[in-house]
Amino acid sequence: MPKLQVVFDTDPGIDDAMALLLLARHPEVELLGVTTVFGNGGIETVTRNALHLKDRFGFTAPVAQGAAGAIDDMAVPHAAHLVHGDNGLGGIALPATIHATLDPRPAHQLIIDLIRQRPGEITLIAVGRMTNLALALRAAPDIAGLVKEVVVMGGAFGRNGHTGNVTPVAEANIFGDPVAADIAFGATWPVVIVGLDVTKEVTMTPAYVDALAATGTDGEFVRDIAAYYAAFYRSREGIDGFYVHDASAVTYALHPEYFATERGRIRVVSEGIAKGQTISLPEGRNFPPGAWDDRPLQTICIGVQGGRVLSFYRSIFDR
Ligand SMILES: [Ca+2]
Repeated sequence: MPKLQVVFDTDPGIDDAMALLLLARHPEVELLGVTTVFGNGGIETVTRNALHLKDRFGFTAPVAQGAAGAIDDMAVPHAAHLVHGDNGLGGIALPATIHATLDPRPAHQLIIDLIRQRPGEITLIAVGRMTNLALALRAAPDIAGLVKEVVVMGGAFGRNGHTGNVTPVAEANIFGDPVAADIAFGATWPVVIVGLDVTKEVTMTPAYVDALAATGTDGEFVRDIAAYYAAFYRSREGIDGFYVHDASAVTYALHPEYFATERGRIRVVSEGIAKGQTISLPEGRNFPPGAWDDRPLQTICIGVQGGRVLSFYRSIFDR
């Protein structure tokens, strides 16, 4: 089996770090690039975290810094300190010195360069705001025809009863830059959306995390960063544990058979009280002419075998 060739666009972020660990450790993944985007923290914070994770996990892929705010929008972005802590990694102590250095290119240029270098080969996994993807598409529309697949963590379509997490209808990654998401879902590259519809069906419990920690330093790291995250979910959602958002998107890229999907044409609401809502016109349904016409069919995850996702994540700790 050829390795899955991955570019990872991320805003680390506790669950981002957990997903990046999966990419760094899985033997069937070739991690080619890591690009950062504002979101779980400001761009300086999440980029510092990505470089720290490069040191910690020991991967060789370049890290490039991306967008500091939403596309075409100069508003100061809101960062998710409440969920991910002031330093974006649950407040754990970080070393004063970081050895990894930044790639000089902006994130969207690194994405373009890597896709053009390996036409038809790259899976772009995006688990933050879609800003870098939209900037890349604007600068180089040809990449839409050159990428193998784009797997996105974001959005919510109401399947399994799951709607928004930052408003009643909006998921955070989409709410943070709905215009960019609409551009990314409207491009003619094949997109798979791993949204709250499935990520809220996968929960890591304290017992699961304790078992990871017992395997060694990687597991201890996950336990340490996840403590803050679990406390947030306990107070906000009343659950014992936390949902597996970004690592579920990485899991889809390697094991799509764990997921049930449907096809649809996607639009994103860009303003008003429903800002950030993702709306699919399912394949085969017909309506009078409207905003979904001429949009490409994309794939939405609507079901997941959560136990298999958890076993798969666990497997990287047993090697
Ligand atoms: Ca993320």
